[in-house]
Amino acid sequence: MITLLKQSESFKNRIAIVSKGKSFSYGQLLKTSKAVAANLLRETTDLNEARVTFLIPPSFEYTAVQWGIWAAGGIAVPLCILHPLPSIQYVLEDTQARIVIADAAYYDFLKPLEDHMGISVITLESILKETIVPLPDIDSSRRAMILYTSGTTSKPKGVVTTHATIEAQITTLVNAWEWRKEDHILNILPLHHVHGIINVLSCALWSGACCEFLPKFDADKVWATIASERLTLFMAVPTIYYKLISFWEELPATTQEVYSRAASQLRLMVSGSAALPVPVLEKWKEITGQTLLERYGMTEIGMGLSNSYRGERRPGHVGLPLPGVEMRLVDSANRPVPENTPGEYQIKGLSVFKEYWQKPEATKKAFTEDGWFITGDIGMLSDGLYKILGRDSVDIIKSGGYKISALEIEDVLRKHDMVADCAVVGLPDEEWGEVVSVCLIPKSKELDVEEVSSWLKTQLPAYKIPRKYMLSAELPRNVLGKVTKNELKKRWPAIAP
Ligand code: MLC
Ligand code: AMP
Repeated sequence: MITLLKQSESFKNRIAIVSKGKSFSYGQLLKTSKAVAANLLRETTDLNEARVTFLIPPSFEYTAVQWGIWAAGGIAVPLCILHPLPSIQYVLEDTQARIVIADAAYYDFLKPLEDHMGISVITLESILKETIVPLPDIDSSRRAMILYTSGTTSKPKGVVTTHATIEAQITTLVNAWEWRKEDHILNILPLHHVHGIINVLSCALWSGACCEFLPKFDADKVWATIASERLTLFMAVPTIYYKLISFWEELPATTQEVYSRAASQLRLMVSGSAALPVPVLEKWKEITGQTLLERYGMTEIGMGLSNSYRGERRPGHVGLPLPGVEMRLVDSANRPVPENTPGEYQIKGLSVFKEYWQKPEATKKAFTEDGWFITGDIGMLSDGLYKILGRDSVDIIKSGGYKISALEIEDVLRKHDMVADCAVVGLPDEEWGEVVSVCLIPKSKELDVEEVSSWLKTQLPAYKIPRKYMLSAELPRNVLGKVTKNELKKRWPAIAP
């Protein structure tokens, strides 16, 4: 049995999960995940790394299915509940999954794919049915999960981690942030990315702690949960702290006082997935007394750098390498750079991913010859702590903590009848970090931005839809004909639809 599941045997009577108002013990979680595994193993004794996709909102059932796939020897591929059908279909095709386990709410949505792709849509109800079979032994070097991440290519790539990788990603955080079984964390993050899956859910379950779910972020409900004083930990992206501050500012003074006092009781509040603006850190400290711990991570590496749990948390910095993480900052010839000099982060360690799913060329390109993973993030060592300065590619946008490829959106937009060409950029934004923005070159004078935007929503999830539009007769280009996106950003007049 894999370690995460095996060690939960010793917490059997503790509460593992609070979901939809109900509490579930580790004993129930183990029993239900073994039933999922048994149902998956009806025709075989080991899934042998078959990809099993699942479309289930954050919940007890999500967790039992993820553990069940692992216990049966499969590769867990969580699907995003916000994705329209074409994005889901892409992941199903790319992983060559034969089945998708679906919450009842998504059954009709996925049904067309059964006929179209020959994939089996399995209901949660049937996969949770009680049954027992002997479970296979799973070596920790086997592939465990594929998470899709956008990069400098148009389509997202599947990041493959093994059980050993996941264990390394969990244990470095459990040690650095001193997780314990008495901890209680609220998860409001999507569960198809490492932040929610590893930092919140898996660290809690590794430690014998409790993970409580809200199905999606809701500032009112988050503050009410903080006010209940049952949480010891909270982790979120900067946009969420921004939204919590905005909500708090509108409250009556007496409620503000109650909420602020309750928030000051948590032992740790963490921010990551995007740069934490110093004014947000300062405002959060002013209203809660908490200095947010900022850390840096990536789907391919788990978490790499972190400010200190017990020592200094310096605003605008991401701290030092986590235990077990080797990190270097290099110039374009892979030579280490001195302090106060910008360089690119490269990472080594057990928490680094195995490969991009069935993309050997992309995997090879992602590592130096001596095995360092090339992050594409630029940073600097400044007075003993690291900071992030940006990315080496303008084609990667971070909005609300989601990584978005400008190229993917451009490729979809170019399929629209009214669009001759386009260029997508991320414009700085206080709330979202960056907002997706597009300059469209119309095919004819009649380009209707509203229509293009509505059509795009059928193709891409809401967080990838441009919020700012500009129409132009041409795009700025360099002598080689390449669009100069930094130049385009400067031209922006901001005409929203
Ligand atoms: C949504 N909206 C946006 C938007 N996303 N507007 C601009 N930019 C965006 N990116 C709009 C919607 O269209 C809607 O508009 C309104 O905001 C509310 O939408 P919503 O879907 O209800 O938003 P909300 O739930 O408030 O979402 C905000 C959020 C979400 C911050 C909770 O973006 C989120 O869950 N982000 C976390 C992503 C994450 O987990 N990243 C980690 C990746 S791993 P209208 O007009 O319809 O009201 C990683 C590694 C690491 O990065 O280091 O951790
Ligand atoms: P993802 O591919 O979604 O896992 O996103 C990873 C990217 O998020 C990193 O490569 C960074 O660009 C960014 N990121 C994560 N944490 C931070 C942080 N604390 N500050 C700035 N950028 C961050």
